[in-house]
Amino acid sequence: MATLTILNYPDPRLHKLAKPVQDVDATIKRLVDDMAETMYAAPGIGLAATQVNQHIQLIVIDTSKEQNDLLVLINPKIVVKSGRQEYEEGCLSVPGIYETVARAEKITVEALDKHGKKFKLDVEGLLAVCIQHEMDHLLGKVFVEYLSPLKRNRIKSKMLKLKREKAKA
Ligand code: K2U
Ligand code: ZN
Repeated sequence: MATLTILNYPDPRLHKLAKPVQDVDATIKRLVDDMAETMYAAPGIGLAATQVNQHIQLIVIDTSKEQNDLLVLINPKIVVKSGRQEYEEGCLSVPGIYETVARAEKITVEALDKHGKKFKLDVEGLLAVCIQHEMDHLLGKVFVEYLSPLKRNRIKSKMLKLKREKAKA
């Protein structure tokens, strides 16, 4: 397994549209393993393939306390959504930034698992937030796009300054 490089906002590759996975083959299974390792090492509770510059519809999530209950969603689709909740979100592609975002409170999501088998989940709370956050990544959307232009531009400047400082180090 390997830890992968996570793209940082405002990298334009974060805005590419992810394509459906055609076949859950050995390559996809290796990417699932590498994404899970990358997510746990970050640490984070979710990671979309877009964030590691792989533009396919693949998400890994683990919201368990012990970080030992990996959820893999391939070609996910939200088929039902209801209610509204606000949550202070972060993103591994926007390090150090936490802002409140409103999303659906409850969702029903259909996807393929890491064996290519179709499943359906009814979720709410943090898991619902995380799935919606990661599915936005597959659409090329980063959570800062829900903020005001002023806030978003300040975050963009901060990320570009961070990138310049890393390049000097
Ligand atoms: O970058 C990512 O997409 C991983 C996200 C997943 C996430 C976003 C918003 C709300 C919950 C999960 C996070 O960076 S993982 C770090 C984290 C953990 C708990 C709460 C907020 C952020
Ligand atoms: Zn994110």
